[in-house]
Amino acid sequence: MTRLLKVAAAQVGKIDIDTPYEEVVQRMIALLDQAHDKGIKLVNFPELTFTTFFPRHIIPFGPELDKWYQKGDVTKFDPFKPFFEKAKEYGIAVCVGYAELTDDDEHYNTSVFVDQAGNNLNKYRKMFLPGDKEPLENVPWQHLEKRYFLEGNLNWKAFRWPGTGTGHGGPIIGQLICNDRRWPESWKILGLQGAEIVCIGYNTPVSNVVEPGKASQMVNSDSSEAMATFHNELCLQYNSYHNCCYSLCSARTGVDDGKYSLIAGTTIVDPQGVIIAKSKTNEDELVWAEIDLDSCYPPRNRAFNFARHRRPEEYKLIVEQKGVKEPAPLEDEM
Ligand code: CDV
Repeated sequence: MTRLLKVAAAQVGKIDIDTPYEEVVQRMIALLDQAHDKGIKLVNFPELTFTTFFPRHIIPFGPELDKWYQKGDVTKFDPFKPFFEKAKEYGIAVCVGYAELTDDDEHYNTSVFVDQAGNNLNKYRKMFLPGDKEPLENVPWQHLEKRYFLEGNLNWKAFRWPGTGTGHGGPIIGQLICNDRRWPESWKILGLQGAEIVCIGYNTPVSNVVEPGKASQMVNSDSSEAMATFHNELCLQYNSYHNCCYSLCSARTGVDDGKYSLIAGTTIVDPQGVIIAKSKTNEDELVWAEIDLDSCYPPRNRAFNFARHRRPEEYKLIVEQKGVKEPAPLEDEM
């Protein structure tokens, strides 16, 4: 049997600190137009799609910071409404990242999955926040996600997406945000719920701060871009493979404000871990494929049949211990 579905990962290029929402929304609509022409049913967008990656800046707490966030139903926020309305008009489901401010004034790095009829099917809040709470000294830019967001509190919830006509009770979807994709725990919890498509958005700098207070020596060099891209693909390919799922992985890319460079590498990966579609630019680009959800099942029924092969009774260390505890050193090796 086949359960075919056309899906896309939308890559979004440079967004400067002063780029208006309206401009980004028009670019996102242009990507939806392309998706509509191709008969695509789901378009995944990057982390914090509508803005520049503001956690690279030091911003005072209060109204100046909060203007980067959206309160309430994001699909009803006036500047974003034309995007969500266009997706509904086209009958396209979208998964989109944004900065969420709750009614209790809590801040989260969030993505929403909105179905083809405009229903909010699921909200996910980033679980693994990278970076720092306090600004670092002597670095070319900050990464202040731990300062500006709380850790996600909605766990990794897979859910059914109705109305696709692909049978089998509807595709099973999971969401991850950027750094979450590097952690096998995120994927396995989705894998254990049978996720067939994992939607991911990311903002991955070309160069990273490798130690507190010390910037990478490879700032903006080709080798740091190649390494960041390699690690991106490594995570997506292996984790899709051992959870026998598709992943749609959308980059926010380009060079923001003429100096903040983000990797591209938007991809669609199949349940064998093979990249089946990949971006060619570091600009707005629609990466798409026709996938067969049934191809998740041969590996699920054999090599990665979790019920047959997993040993959860042996995984105590993983759930009870957070950091590394090394075995005691051998004295004659000191
Ligand atoms: N936005 C991110 O989560 N970025 C991280 C960087 C800091 C390593 C990432 O995993 O790409």
